[in-house]
Amino acid sequence: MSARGTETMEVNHAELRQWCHELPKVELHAHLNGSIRDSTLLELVKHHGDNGVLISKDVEQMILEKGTSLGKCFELFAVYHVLATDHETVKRITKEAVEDFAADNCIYLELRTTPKKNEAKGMTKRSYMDAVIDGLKAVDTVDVDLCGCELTNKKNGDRRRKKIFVRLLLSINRNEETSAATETVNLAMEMKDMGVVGIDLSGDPTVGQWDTVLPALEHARKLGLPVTLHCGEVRNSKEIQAMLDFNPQRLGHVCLLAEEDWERLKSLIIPVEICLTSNIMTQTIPLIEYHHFADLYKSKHPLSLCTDDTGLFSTTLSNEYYKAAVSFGLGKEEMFKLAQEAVNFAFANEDVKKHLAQVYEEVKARIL
Ligand code: 6MZ
Repeated sequence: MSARGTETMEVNHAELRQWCHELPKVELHAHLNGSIRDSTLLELVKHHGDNGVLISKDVEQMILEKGTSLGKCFELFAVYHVLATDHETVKRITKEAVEDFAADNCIYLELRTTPKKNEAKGMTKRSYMDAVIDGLKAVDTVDVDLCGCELTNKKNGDRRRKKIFVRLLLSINRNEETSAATETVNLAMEMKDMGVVGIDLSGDPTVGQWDTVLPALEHARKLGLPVTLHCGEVRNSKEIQAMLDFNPQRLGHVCLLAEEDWERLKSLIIPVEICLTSNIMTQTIPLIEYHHFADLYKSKHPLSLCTDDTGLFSTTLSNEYYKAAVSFGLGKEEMFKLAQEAVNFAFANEDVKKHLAQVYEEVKARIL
């Protein structure tokens, strides 16, 4: 290939990346602790290392290998929870995560997190969530809409300032007991007027029993809280079938489904949160060419591109769109439609969806 040819390709890729950045995007699957900035993480490691809570060198090595297998992810999450589970740090990582998504032109962020107890820090599940809300209030690079009201004042009345809608999902960790999972569902209900819009089931897919969390998920359904489940990150037919039987509002990942479960997913038309980088980095899917995005997209199955853990996988939502474009040959109109349609699968109310739909209408002529 001539030097000129190489140059042209590079320019096109740079232009495509820029376009993906400018595209207004909707994020439906982002874990708070998975979205911690590297710089913040290293600062926290140093602080806790200096205080003798952990051995900095070991953690730094784990961070170097971060995200390279599902097992390593969950080892690291255990460390993140030691580093980040105090009120001030929860507030800080929430503020930073929202600012990072907004800087990436994300207009709607459904941020999920597992409410945690930390007796040593006087933390309850509720006070953990209060710290998350404090983090949202502390955002100052962008206006934040939480539960229909703006949390940040427009600087100097600047009406052109960026705005991001943030809604929260409370995650149940798969290793929780039924009572702890139910407590999380009740907390979500208690915080419905504070931007909480649903429940997620996540955590290490090799631990925990579906039957243990099912009563809490059924309780959520009775209370009218939408549910999304991490599904098929490991091969577990029985559990995958039980999840399809539950028929949640959305499913995350759906990587390792047997043929009949795959057909069932399609016939149930359950919207899927696709996390390309996450699935490749954790080696859940061996190569992006084999990713089930292609089949779901071709079948016009409802789906949305998501990051999962921006920090852990060193990605952004723009990068996920860029990856989809280069790996599956999507054009700009197709990517625009993908982003626009993700609005339909958000757990936010119709007013928010109308507002988001309007943003896409307004930006369409300029961006396409
Ligand atoms: C399953 C995941 C996950 O809740 O502490 N989490 N669960 N599969 C994944 N794919 C790699 N990525 C993140 O955020 C971190 C928690 O989210 C879940 C895990 O339970 C992890 O501990 P929060 O804010």
